[in-house]
Amino acid sequence: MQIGMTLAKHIYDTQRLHPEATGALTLILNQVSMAAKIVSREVRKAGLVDILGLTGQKNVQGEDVRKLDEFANEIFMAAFSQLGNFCIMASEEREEPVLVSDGRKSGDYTIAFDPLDGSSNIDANVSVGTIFAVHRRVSEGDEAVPEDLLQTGRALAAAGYVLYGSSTMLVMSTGHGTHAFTLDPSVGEFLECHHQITIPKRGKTYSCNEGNYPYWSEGVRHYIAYIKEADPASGRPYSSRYIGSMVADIHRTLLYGGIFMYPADTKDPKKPSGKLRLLYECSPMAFLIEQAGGVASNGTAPILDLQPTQIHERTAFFAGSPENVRELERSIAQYDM
Ligand code: P6P
Repeated sequence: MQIGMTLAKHIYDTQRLHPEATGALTLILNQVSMAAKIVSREVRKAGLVDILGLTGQKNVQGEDVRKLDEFANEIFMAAFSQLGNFCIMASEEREEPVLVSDGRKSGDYTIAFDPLDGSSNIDANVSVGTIFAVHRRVSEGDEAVPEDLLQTGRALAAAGYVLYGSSTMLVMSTGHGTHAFTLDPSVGEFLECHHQITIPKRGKTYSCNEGNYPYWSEGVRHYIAYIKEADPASGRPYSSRYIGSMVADIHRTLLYGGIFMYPADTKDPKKPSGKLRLLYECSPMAFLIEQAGGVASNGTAPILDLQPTQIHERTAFFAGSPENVRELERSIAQYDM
């Protein structure tokens, strides 16, 4: 009789690939799993208790903070603070990084996370998610410094997301492929459902907020027009799928292929590089996508090569099947350069 691969066993097996491993990363990923189960429980019953709606506050992004946003943020920050393996944390819900040191030598890892991405959709019962990115500390001093967070996606030790959808799924990678686990709430375990996800080389779905079309560059607009032309021999026009919740849109793209796009736009002068954040949205998602054989780009360079300079900085983001993203990059090279 087969019980199935649990997340904990998968993490332990991956640790055994590294004889030098201390087990700290294993502890971290299991702590993410535990916090995700608590948030999942609250998201599932959000409509039944007074945890929907707004708190009346605004976050660093100027966005309305929802009660579940704040709840999720408190849970993940508490879970990461008590672990002792982190030296510094960055949350989408906090303007400044948070040092983690309880007097002992602070931990050897950093974490940047979006505790509840897509939360504007919660009251409509649309899927939302948590995104996390784990780096090894690089500074030597007694206390961590922001540069410990401001590392490229290439240097990630682990990354992943939790999707609170029709089921709760945790998708992660430590650099040995991208794997997905579904929470069985009856036993409280994440069980492997997709081993070594491989994104199709080409897909026939595109995912973007076309309401921003007038504000996109000529290269992006040309690509959108191209994939909407009727040419059955090449599978065009593609199907449009956009949930407006990054974790859900990326999850579908990972499994079915195609391209997800959040281009830079001229709509808001305060956001010249688009809406999505590099450190705790685009970098971790790019890591997962590349580990699954896909491509993630800002239109001209790999997302994983981008050097962050601020924890909340934003970037244009195009990710998905290699052939689709390369076509988009060629359109940008031809019309925007
Ligand atoms: P728009 C949610 O607010 C989010 O940060 C991502 O989850 C999502 O991909 C994007 O914004 C949606 O933005 O402008 O299309 O509503």
